[in-house]
Amino acid sequence: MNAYGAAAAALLLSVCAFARTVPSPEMIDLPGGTFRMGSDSGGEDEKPLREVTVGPFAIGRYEVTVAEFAAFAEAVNLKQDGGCRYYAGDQRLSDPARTFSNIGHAQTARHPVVCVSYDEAVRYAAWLSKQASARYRLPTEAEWEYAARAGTLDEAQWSDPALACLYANVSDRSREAAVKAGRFENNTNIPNAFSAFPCVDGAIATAAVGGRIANAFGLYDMLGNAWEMTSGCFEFEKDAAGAATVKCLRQAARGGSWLLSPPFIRYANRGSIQHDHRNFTIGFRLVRELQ
Ligand SMILES: [Ca+2]
Repeated sequence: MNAYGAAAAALLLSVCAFARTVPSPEMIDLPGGTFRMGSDSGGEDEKPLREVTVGPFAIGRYEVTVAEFAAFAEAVNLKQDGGCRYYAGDQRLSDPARTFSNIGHAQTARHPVVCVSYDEAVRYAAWLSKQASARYRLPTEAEWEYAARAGTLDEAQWSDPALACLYANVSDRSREAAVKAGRFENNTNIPNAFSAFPCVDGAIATAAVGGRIANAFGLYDMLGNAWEMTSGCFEFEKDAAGAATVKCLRQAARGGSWLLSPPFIRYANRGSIQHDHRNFTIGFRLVRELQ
């Protein structure tokens, strides 16, 4: 075997070993392009509607799952001190017993991982990159919104809220019934907290990924299910003069979650999380850079 053959064989062995040992996210290559990002009719932080260009990249077909994150957690012996945040009426509480594997609600290996911090998501991407000899990372906000829109200028995959449950796990009638029966947490800080989409998606918390209709790029759950953390900054700490940015206080998350009602489940809507906080509505999806 010549040097080229030996190198190719080594690469093949490496790829096979990676596929065998690490449950890595399934990725879809996107061509990149120019799209219209944001909204002129949404929140101030969504404005203005503007043209943005992103290069080609690959992105997870699904949100990162419990099984995928668990492989990392086991490999690095991850300790999740500090608990995970959840809601009880107008209270935002942190339960020290909640972790990604114990979010306070039933979940399977195919559910989106939540109760993970931004720091942990970044660490997972770095670990996966090393295993795969590829560069995985969180998407920028522009990459996320380009992938989510998949060419549409609409606010979501549906125009009729009654059809939302075909495309996304949202705050639906089944969750609303559980809340009204006092069997479930609700966040009453959210305007419209007790309203729901007028349909039934069958999930009162997170749902296994890929259970609904994909977008035009073949990506599932870009809206609803778990909020998806991005590398974008939602709020900066400024210097004393209020001019220069010192550091990011809150990372931007996109897509909304199973907890949210109209009008929060939209491509342009933005949420946030502190880098070391965990929340039972917030997970992530990875990008893999293309050579
Ligand atoms: Ca739901």
